[in-house]
Amino acid sequence: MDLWKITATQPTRELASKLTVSNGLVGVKDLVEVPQLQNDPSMAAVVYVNGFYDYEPIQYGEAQFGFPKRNQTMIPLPAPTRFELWLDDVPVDLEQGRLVSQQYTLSMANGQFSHELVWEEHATGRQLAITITRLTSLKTSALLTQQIAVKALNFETGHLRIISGLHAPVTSQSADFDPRLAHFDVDEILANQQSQQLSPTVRALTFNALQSQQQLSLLMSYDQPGEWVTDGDWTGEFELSATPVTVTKKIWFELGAAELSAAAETNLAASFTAITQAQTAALTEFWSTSDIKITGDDASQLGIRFSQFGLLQAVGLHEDGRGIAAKGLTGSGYNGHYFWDTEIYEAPFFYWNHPELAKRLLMVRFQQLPHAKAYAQSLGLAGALFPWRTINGEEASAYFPASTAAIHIDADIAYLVIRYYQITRDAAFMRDYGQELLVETSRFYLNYGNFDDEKGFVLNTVTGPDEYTALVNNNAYTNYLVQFELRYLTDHFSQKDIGRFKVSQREWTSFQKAADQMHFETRGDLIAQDDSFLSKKRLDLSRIPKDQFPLLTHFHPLVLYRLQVLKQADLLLAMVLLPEQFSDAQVQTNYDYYEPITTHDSSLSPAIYAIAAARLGKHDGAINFFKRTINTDLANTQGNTADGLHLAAMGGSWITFAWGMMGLTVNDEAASLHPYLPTGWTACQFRLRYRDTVYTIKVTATALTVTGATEDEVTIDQKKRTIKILATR
Ligand code: IFM
Repeated sequence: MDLWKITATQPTRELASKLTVSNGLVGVKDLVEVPQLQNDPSMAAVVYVNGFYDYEPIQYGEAQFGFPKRNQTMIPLPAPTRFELWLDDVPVDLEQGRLVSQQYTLSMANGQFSHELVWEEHATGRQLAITITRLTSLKTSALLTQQIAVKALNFETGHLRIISGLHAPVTSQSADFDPRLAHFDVDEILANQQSQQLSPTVRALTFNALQSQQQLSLLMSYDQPGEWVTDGDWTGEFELSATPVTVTKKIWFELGAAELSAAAETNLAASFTAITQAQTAALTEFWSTSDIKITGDDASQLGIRFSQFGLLQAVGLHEDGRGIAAKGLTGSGYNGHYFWDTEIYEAPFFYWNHPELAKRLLMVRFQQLPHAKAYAQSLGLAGALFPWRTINGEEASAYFPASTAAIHIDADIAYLVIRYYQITRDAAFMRDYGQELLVETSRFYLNYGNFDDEKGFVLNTVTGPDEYTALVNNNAYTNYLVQFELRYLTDHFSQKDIGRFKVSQREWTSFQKAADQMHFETRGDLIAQDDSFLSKKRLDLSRIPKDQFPLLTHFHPLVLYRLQVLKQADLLLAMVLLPEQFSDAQVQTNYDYYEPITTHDSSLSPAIYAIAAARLGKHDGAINFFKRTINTDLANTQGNTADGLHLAAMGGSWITFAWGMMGLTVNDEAASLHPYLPTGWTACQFRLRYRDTVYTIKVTATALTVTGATEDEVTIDQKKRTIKILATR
């Protein structure tokens, strides 16, 4: 098994998600480049552009004051990756011939998708070998490249016509169709060659998203002489010989007017070799600081690599900062919305390996701060409330109990600010952006909550991470994360430091007081998920028939909200995020209480229980939850990989490895590790970037080693199997 590749021979909708190439801006999902050679009309070929969305009004049965007015929906566009072939005027299709073989490959080493097919003509037995290779450039976000190579296998000469263009628009025939997505101007895909100063080899197509009034242009060029036809199709005529006919198509994506910028011009003129070499170089560099090597367990090795690659593909290695949608750019599930998944599940891989990418994600939130302030204001509150799901910074959910009420989103963003700062000590970021994010979100909490005479500081009527419980008082996860944020802010910055955000001494002291008096409902070591949770009826999951999971598809929310049952880790997540605040005994008690009533109906759940299990020495449980997480899409365990990959589970795989098996934690003074090898693993090696130094950590059954450090920074206790890297920079 090549542990750098995902390969398959049968096109399926799940496979299309798994083999999507994307780079944070553009995602291409297409296993059917030559539509004439496939017979499943549900196989859509789409391209997603992060930030290109429809903006239709939300139709409420019973609208109330302050409800979001418009939805945002990432638009699946017809992919510009279609080919049609003719051999001596015979269409290369399934009527005139048959597919002898085909193989799909996604290489995580060079970032290229390839599709190799052999077609045989019924009448003559002539065989053509067709190879399609494509990549979305990781360094140059706007660039998509696709090459087709066609070779005569068992005959000498022939005439080949290659037609290339857009796939048919995503229609109700195709699986990715959503009737709400019909709002872009398919009929008006304009060939606006004349109106632009484009070079003769370049053509532009423009999509207009009517409701968001966005315009997306595709500038396209080919490296072979050919003829353009008006709707964007291109035709090339070739004579087959011993060497394959190759045609490379390059597409440049431009949000806004189609103008041939210098960058577009240079990139559209680049050769396929130069583009693929640049991609391989970018990945070689990426893996040199991120690769995890697991010896003894190939499935874990492939799974963790696929997860890391998926995370990389969701952001790219360029400077074009956009958010990470729940499915990245691999499917239209969750409408292309950004969630808290980014800060809590996906960002850790980046802040420990590529902090500049974690910063880029934070900058996306910072740029949306004005919307978050307006949103808080719409609730009559000061500060900023970030939306639960969004593309453009506005709330896009119509169901407030499971969205607006999930106010922990602010503390999740603050958590990322703090961890990013602890790991990088990027003082300029903290001064210019981080402090404002911390202040405005803390201010919101101070206003949302209140001081209760008996309980202290309370945050009532909120929804925590567990979506089978909503609108409760004092969700413990929320309160722990808010307390962490308020403490960090007031411990590290004086009123003077943050006074420029109009923080008075009184407000600063209230931040401190709210943190100190934060309310938690406890019974000994058992911490209640919220004030009323323990008084609810406990659901015995073993009595629910298997076909009734996920429960949300069989039970009204009001049934679930009244029961002790979890969709996903909630309190345990706070324990995983803030490990120093909880004793092993507390983790044990709460793991034993909550795990049996957690359905893991959300793919965000198993990773968290894996990390808690690893801390408790429940190594079998940890590896089982880890495998479940890495297999979320590789084995389609949630049954909906066709709608796109589960990016949070991909992030969950990395944190399970790093925080769980490797016992990685961090605070202001140091990064610490307490690694163990799960059954079957004989060794592992990985890298971390901490305070601008890359450390290589090697774990075997008998020894721990750290390289890339000076001796006074690192302390290793081989007996206790601990590593401490002091923050000296
Ligand atoms: O953000 C998550 C949520 O926690 C569970 N449902 C899916 C969302 C998107 O991944």
